[in-house]
Amino acid sequence: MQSILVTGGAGFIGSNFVRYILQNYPDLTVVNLDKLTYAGNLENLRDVEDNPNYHFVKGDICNQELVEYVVRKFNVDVVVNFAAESHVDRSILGSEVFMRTNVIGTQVLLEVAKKYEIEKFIQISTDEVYGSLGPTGKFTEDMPLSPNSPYAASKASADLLCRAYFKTFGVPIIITRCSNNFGPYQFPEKLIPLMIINALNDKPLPVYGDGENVRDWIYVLDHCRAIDFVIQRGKPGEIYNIGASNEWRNIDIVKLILKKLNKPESLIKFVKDRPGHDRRYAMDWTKIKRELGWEPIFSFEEAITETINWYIQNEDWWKKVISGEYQNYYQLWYGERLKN
Ligand code: NAD
Ligand code: TDX
Repeated sequence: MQSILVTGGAGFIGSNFVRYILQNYPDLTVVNLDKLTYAGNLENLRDVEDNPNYHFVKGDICNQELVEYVVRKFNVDVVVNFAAESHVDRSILGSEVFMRTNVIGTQVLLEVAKKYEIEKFIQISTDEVYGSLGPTGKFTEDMPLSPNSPYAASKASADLLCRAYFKTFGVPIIITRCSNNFGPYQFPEKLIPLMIINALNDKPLPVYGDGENVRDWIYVLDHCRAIDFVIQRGKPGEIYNIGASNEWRNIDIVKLILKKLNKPESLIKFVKDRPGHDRRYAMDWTKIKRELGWEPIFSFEEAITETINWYIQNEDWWKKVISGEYQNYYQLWYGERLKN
């Protein structure tokens, strides 16, 4: 591997991954292709922008001409596709852009990977493609896809396209499906940063439904390390689940955040549920451990404390992020929910 194309590298996981790769592979060229949607933020990569191995290209993964140009110009041999519309609630408000970026965008990248005989194409997928679990059991790679939100359906479609390009054309795709990430630079529409920031501002913390939905949380750098293992050792055509066996009920995560910030539980407000809200996610990640030797190394307790501290120390970052467009979204989604 000499030159890696990271799409969506200005977002939460992508920016953590770009930084991780630059730190760990000093000889590698890293190209970040990002459209800079509301979720893309070059501030996330300020500390690496002068690194001579790092190149940023502003653009859309749906633009095949541009993607081909980038692949040729930088002699790209590995593609990691993070670029996506990533928020379930926004996909409920409007799903078209999810289909465009998550489905058509992936198809364009696959076409280019086929044409330029890319050595490895990593599709960053998600646990949500499996749907929802009951109180027991875990998602395994061979389970049927059963997406419940437009977002999850768009990600599942992309997974199927990847599979088809492997079977039909031999494009060396690998799909990773990770559980819920948390860590620095996460956009505050997602549960953990939203709750931290609202608590810091003494604003209500909107918990959907009864708060008993369960998510399986992993620190973003464990996810980045897992992707690294998949690039180095993963087998084309395979799917690898990534997780940390760290299940939490939403209400307990919210209470933990309040406790760590020394804020009262009276800030919690139970609000109207998310339609189609998946009850529980839990990952079986024995395959990646057994076949590639990866396992998570960060302690949840330390990582969540560091993440909370990061938001306390980076008020400038999130104050900018929550001004402008975010306010419109917040009003549209939470306005009615938070009334009375
Ligand atoms: P994010 O929303 O923070 O970042 C997405 C990035 O993609 C942004 O920088 C955005 O500008 C860019 N982008 C969007 N449309 C684009 C387009 N058409 N062309 C080029 N760039 C575009 O998302 P995230 O949370 O970092 O998630 C990254 C990937 O990981 C997504 O594919 C998501 O489905 C997957 N994933 C996320 C989680 C999680 O918990 N956040 C868990 C599992 C998988
Ligand atoms: O205000 C809120 N109140 C609330 O109760 C928000 C934003 C969320 N929730 C609940 C919904 C979920 O049960 O918290 C849980 C986590 O919600 P999100 O942070 O929106 O994540 P989720 O819907 O689980 O999806 C995430 O994990 C899989 C990412 O956003 C996806 O990109 C990823 O694919």
